[in-house]
Amino acid sequence: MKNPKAVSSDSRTTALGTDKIRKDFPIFSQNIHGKPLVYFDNAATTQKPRAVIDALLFYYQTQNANVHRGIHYLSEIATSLYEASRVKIQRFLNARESKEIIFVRGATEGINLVAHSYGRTYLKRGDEIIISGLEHHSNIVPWQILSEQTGAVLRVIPVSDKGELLLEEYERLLSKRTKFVAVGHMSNALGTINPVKKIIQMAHHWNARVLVDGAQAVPHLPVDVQDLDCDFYVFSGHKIYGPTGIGALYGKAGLLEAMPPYQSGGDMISYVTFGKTLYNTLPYKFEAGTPHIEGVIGLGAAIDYVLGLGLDKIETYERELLAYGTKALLSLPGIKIIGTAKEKGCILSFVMDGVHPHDIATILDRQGIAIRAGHHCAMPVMERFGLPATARASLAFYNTRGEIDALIQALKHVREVFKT
Ligand code: C6P
Repeated sequence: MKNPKAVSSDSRTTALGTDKIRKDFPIFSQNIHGKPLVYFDNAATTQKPRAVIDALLFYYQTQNANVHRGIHYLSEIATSLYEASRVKIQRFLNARESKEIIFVRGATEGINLVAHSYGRTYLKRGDEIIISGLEHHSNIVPWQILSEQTGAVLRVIPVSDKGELLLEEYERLLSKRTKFVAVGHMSNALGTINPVKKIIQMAHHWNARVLVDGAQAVPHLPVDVQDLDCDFYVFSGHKIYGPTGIGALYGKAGLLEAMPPYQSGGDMISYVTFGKTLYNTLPYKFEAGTPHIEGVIGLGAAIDYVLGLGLDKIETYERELLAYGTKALLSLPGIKIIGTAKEKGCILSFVMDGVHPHDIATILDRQGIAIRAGHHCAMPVMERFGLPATARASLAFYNTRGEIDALIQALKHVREVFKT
C-alpha cells in the first residue's frame, strides 16, 4: 500500500474544501490498524461532525429536560430546540408545514408507520402495492406483511442489467387496482438514482399513494417534497451525519390527519378517559412517548452543517469523486462494477474474480479501509444479478481522490494475496 500520507486530497478534490472539512470530523484523527482511517461505508452510516457532537454534549450538559410537558425553564428550552429541528427539516425537504414532519427512529420506522397506519386502514383484498426490485429490505418486508394481513397483492418493478428500473414494465403494472407505490430514491446496493418524480406522476394518474424511501438520497441530493409531489418521504438521521435512532417521516397533512395513530401512549393524546381517548393534533398524534430529544437536536445540527456546505456543492463534488473512483476501479483487471445506471449516486458496488467480497473487506480493513461486503440488506438485488454478495465502497463529501487511490492500491494487494 502507498504511504498513508497519500490519503489526502489533491488540487482537484478541494473545490468543496475537503481538507478543511475533514478537520470537522474528529474520527479522522485516528489510525485504524496503524493506518489512517479511510471510511467508505457511508451508506451504512456516516461519521459525525464536531457540530453535531457538540450539540449533543451541550444539550446534556445544559439543556436536558423532557419536551411538551414541563412548565419550567429547561423544558421550555428543550421543547423549543426540539421544535426548531422540526422546522429545519421542514425547510430542508421543502414541506409545506412543519406538522407534516414526524420524528421517527429512522427510515425503517417511517415506512412501518405508513404501512401500518395508512396501509391497514385503506388497503383491502385485491388491492395492489407496487415496490421495485431495487428496494432495501426495509421497503419490502413492511409491504409484504401488509399484503399478508390485508390480502393486497405485492407487485415488483423489474430491474435492467444496468440496475435501472424498467419504467415500461412499471407502466404495465399500474392499474386501477394499484393503491400504493413504495420506491427508493437511491439504491443502497447499486447507487441507482430512480426517476421518482416520474414514478410518482405515473402512480398519481391511477390515484395511488406514493412513499419514497430517501434513506440514501438525502445525504447526497437536494430533495423537494412539494416538487416531487410524493405523499410520504422517509429518511434516517445517521446517514446524513446526524445521530443514530432518529429520522423523519414527511407526509401530506391531509393524509396524516386521516390516518390513525401508529403507537399510543403519552404525548399523542389530547384527552383520556377510561371510556374514550381523543388524539392530539399533528404531528404529535404520531409521536407517542418521550421522544429521542437529543437525537432530534443532533439531527437539526447535522442539517445545519450539511446546508452550510451546500447540497449543490456536495452533489457536484461527489459526482466527480464517483467518476474518478469508477474509472480507477475499472482500470483493475478482474473487477466488475455492479450497477452502472446513468443516474447514479456515489456508491461503488463491485466483485473481483475469484475473491469473495468478505475476503476483500477483511483485507482492506487491515489497511485501515472500511467498506461493506454482503447483500446490503437488499437480497433481491443480489439475486437479480446472480450474486451472493458484493463489496461496496460508499463515498461521502469528506472522501478524497487520495483515498480512492489507497483503495485501488489495497485492491491490488488483495489480488496479489489471492494469486499465491
Ligand atoms: N441501509 C446500508 O448499509 P435505517 O436502518 O432505518 O436507518 O435505514 C434502513 C434503510 C432503508 N432504505 C435504504 C435505501 C437503506 O439504505 C437503509 C439502510 C444501510 O445500506 C444499512 S442496511
